[in-house]
Amino acid sequence: MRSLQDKKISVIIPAFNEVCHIKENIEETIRTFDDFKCYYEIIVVDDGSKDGTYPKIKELAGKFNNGEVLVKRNFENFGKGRALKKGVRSANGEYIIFLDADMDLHPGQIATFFDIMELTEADIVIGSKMHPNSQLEYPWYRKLMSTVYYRVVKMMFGLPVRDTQTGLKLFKAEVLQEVMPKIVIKKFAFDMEILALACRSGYKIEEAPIILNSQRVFGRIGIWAIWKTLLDTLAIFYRMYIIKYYDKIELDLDTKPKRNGLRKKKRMRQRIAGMIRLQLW
Ligand SMILES: Nc1nc2c(ncn2[C@@H]2O[C@H](COP(=O)(O)OP(=O)(O)OP(=O)(O)O)[C@@H](O)[C@H]2O)c(=O)[nH]1
Ligand SMILES: [Mg+2]
Repeated sequence: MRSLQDKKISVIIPAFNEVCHIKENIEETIRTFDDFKCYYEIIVVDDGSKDGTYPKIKELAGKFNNGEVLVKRNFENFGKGRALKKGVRSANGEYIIFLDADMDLHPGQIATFFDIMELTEADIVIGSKMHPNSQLEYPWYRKLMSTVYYRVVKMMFGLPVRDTQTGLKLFKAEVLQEVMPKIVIKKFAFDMEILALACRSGYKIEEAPIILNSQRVFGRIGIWAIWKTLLDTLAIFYRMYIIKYYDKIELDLDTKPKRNGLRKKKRMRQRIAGMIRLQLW
């Protein structure tokens, strides 16, 4: 893996009713990043849990007196998207990682993500259940749902990825600094909105293989969540291509200065993406 010794990494863990997994997750994340020998912070955002997740996180954070573990809390449950947004606001690493709290995905896998980022010069690397080298232990109906959702997303946004929903993602911080203020969705399809906006701005996205071990016998994603995710995805399409909402707010936002190299590369990619779009139309 590339040397991360002079870099700072922020790991954001959104947690909703995860009392059974949060301890293992935080300990494994600390072990992973201690092995990388880099600077890091772990920002756990409790999303209005009712099962004692918050006191558990506080207890764990108290054990690490170097301040690696920061704790944020929503008093009500607002959804994973808003929890991640809150985490990003407090993050000050050069790389930001989104990691689900339920230990379906072991944090050690992130080493491969950094390798892919370096090799492909990507700005974002996302875990993908559709990657040919992924090893999955999850039910057939979830596989079917992922495939259908991928087709929908491909049709609507032409994203160069096959799975937007997996709970392990690596971003260069500047990508999120630019994209986050434009995000509208708080719950479902939040990842989709980030990726669609980042892709539209010319950032490069690559997929990484994952090892996924489902911890819950019955997943928490029910029919209602699937329906809402589809509606939210349609709403992104509506905002992006019909009312051009994102173009309008871009004009209003005072975006933070970016590093020169990345800015140039981004402008070039934007131009190429624009040319391709013109060809397609
Ligand atoms: N479902 C859900 N998860 C949340 C929420 N806020 C934060 N999270 C966290 O987001 C991550 C993903 O949620 P999961 O319920 O595991 O969703 P999933 O991985 O798609 O589905 P299953 O693991 O199969 O149930 C976990 O770390 C949750 O603790 C919320 O409001 N709802
Ligand atoms: Mg999960």
